[in-house]
Amino acid sequence: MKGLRNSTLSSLLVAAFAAMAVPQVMAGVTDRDIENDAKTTGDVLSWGMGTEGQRYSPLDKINLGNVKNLVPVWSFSFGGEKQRGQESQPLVVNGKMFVTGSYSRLYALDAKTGAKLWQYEHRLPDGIMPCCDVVNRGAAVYDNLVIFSTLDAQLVALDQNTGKVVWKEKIDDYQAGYSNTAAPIIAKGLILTGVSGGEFGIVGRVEARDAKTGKMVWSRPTVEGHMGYKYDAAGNKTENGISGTTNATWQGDLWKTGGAATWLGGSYDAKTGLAYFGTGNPAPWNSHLRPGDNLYSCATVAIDVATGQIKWHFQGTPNDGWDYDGVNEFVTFDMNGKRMGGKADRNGFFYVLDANTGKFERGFPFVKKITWAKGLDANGKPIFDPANRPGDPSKGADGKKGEVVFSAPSFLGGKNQMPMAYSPDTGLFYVPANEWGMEIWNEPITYKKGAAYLGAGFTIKTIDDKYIGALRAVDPKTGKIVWEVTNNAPLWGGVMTTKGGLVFWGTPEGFLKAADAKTGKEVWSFQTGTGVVAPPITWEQDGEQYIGVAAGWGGAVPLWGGDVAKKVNYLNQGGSMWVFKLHK
Ligand SMILES: [Ca+2]
Ligand SMILES: [Ca+2]
Repeated sequence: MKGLRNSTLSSLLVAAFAAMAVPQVMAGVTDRDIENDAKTTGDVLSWGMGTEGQRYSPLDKINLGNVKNLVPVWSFSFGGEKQRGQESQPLVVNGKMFVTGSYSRLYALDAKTGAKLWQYEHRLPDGIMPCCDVVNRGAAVYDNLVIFSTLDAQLVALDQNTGKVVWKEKIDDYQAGYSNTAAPIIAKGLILTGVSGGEFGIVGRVEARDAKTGKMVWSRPTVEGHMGYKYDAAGNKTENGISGTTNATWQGDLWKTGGAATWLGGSYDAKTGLAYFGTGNPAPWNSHLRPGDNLYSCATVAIDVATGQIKWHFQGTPNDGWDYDGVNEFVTFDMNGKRMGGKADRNGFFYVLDANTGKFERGFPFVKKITWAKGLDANGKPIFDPANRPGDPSKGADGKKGEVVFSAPSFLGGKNQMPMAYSPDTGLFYVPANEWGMEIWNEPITYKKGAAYLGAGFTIKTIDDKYIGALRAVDPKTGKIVWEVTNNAPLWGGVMTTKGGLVFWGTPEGFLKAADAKTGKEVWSFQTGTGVVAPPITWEQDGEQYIGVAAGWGGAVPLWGGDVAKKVNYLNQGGSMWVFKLHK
């Protein structure tokens, strides 16, 4: 295996050097390149640094011994008057970096120098409805294309060399509350996307398109009762079976506007042939209107990429009443000779499941305070604390407000959009967690197209004066938190780990930090000048290892964070890409 890896790597490096000498004949990105992405150090081809989402690099040129010599090489400003949150993970292919910015912008940069090659600014209509800031989390690359989704729910494919639009497809109607902020992923020539809009009563789904043409191949709703479809080469659609069984876990008609938005995109494991998409809250938030489990909300659904069928699902929060979107990434890894997946759920529990079958192996809290459930049963189902479910407004004194409860985690989650990392060297997951709670209550609500569809009110509260954020090293075999590094502000960027024995992550206070992967001891930090809410990457070019991260404070916390937002309102916005290497 090792020999095979090395020969694959060296042939790729030879190809890369050949391509650099004659840029116009660069080979396009293939499925094989994407399936090998986690092992090939000369490029970063997918969100997750490999579609499995481990965010682990086999590079060790930057390591515990020399990381103190890490210095900036270049910084690039996203420009414009518009800033807000920069949550993008960049990609690097053939010496070019592709990084998306807020307001549906995409930049092509020389990865070594930061020189701008081209930029694309998607023309956004008035009236877009992103719930949680005008962010974008990154692009996908395939063949000679770089493809990203937009705030008005479109998918745009650009020529990697020129930035010219090659194809553009509408995902759905932004006026009905649909938007798109996730990085698409590629599996077997298909580009897989979800949808955002769970706060507007949209219907969640996963769609697969031919990555070269944008033509639909299949769609799979993530709300029980809705029909999936398959499309032939001419674009004719045929039924591909209803998701679940109509009215089995949703009574009445609310499933028709049932939410379960797949807003964080997915992961894909070539070893299982399955794409794993997390799903958001059932709509509306007021759970008393929709008795039942409300499948497939607040769950992970594993979809067979070849057929567009749901192979299994695992629901973290049945009949959710707290907006515990289960969108968090499902990261596959090897454990005890089996292919498993780990997920740090917004509801505060970390789940370890069989990646082939979804069978529950283990679950445990990765935050210190969980009030909504007393624990998990033998199958991983929550043991609800009925006293901690926000009350039914129809039973309130005036019928307009249910009983207020204090719940933890807050709806912004034990973990939110910021992706974790897994190191096969230490066997640990590195989880960017937050400790906070909320006062939450329910109100009457009816669906209206394009209007917020919550039926709830809330205020986020701190629960510890000393910190909210905590980067935690979590052992999936024992459920133990091995170490933690706390942070005053809530963590909102992602994590990366390397064979160099390092873990990298950013903070809203503006630091990109590195710690010893085994102990959590901080060994390096750099101030980027604005908050970091994006995941770092690393790659190798001309014999040197580079680290990159987008910087720019924003995201859901300043918009929805209640008392916590007031605590962090001194942080300045920005919008730039930073790249580092060892000082020689
Ligand atoms: Ca790679
Ligand atoms: Ca939600």
